[in-house]
Amino acid sequence: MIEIALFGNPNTGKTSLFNSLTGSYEYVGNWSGVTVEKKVGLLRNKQGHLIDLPGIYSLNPLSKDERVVTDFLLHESFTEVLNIVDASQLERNLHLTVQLLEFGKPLIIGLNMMDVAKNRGIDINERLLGDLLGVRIVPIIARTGKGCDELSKLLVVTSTQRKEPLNLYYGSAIEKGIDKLSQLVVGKKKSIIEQLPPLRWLALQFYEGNKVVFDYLQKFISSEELEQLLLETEAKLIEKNEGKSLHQAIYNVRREFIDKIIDGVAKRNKADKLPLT
Ligand code: GDP
Ligand code: K
Ligand code: MG
Repeated sequence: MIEIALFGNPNTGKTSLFNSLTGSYEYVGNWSGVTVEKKVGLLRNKQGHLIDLPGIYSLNPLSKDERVVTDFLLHESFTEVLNIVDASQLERNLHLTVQLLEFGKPLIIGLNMMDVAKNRGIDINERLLGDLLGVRIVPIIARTGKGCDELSKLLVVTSTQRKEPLNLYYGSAIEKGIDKLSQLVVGKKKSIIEQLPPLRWLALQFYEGNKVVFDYLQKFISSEELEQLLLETEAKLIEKNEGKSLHQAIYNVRREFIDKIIDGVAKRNKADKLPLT
């Protein structure tokens, strides 16, 4: 049975989509160690399980909800990602999408709130958006169930899903830092390496300041070495004029990538002063 994990920003229609795709919960409980609700359902076509994750803006944990999501990526096994994206707030939503694409699991986007986007005069070329991100995109209105049948059919066809992780260039200092961390990790026991998530994703989350990833790495690299890497890489970044902080430099690269994509795929077809966020 395939295991599909549902990721998205808060208030993007996750619960509506979950209900539309599954009809009911097979399991409701808490994520281990925290009072954050965990829900798992069976797809209506009975070909896969859908796992609901807390709504978050970024994987970098500020709240216990975000901690649950990073923990999930580090420790749970699952087949693919269903990323719900609010079409009326593309720019904000795509920051999480980029981090999921960097993780490299097969991913499909359910582009929700298509009615809201339309009412706000936002016209999205979803085919081009899919081409630029390298994923299948299904426009949906989760509240009414529109598009959800097509989405659930595609979810069980694995050949439609992205295979390679997204590979953005983060500038010489951060790229060097990624190499250094990777070398440290590769020097460890083979049994450890085989269980690891993608090294590049791990390194980016580490430099971005994801504390769950820091703690995870500490299991086989000393915290002194890790702190040293952060200091060294940030110093290099400043020296090379590539940013003021690691966190911000990484955010800016993603933002630039997202801005370029949005320029190409989203148009306003009405006079409307609201920004395309
Ligand atoms: P969650 O917070 O991500 O779980 O989102 P919910 O499923 O609770 O949805 C948040 C609100 O958006 C609710 O009032 C839903 O009825 C509404 N909603 C969800 N999907 C759509 C949609 O496609 N179009 C519109 N107009 N509203 C939606
Ligand atoms: K999202
Ligand atoms: Mg919800």
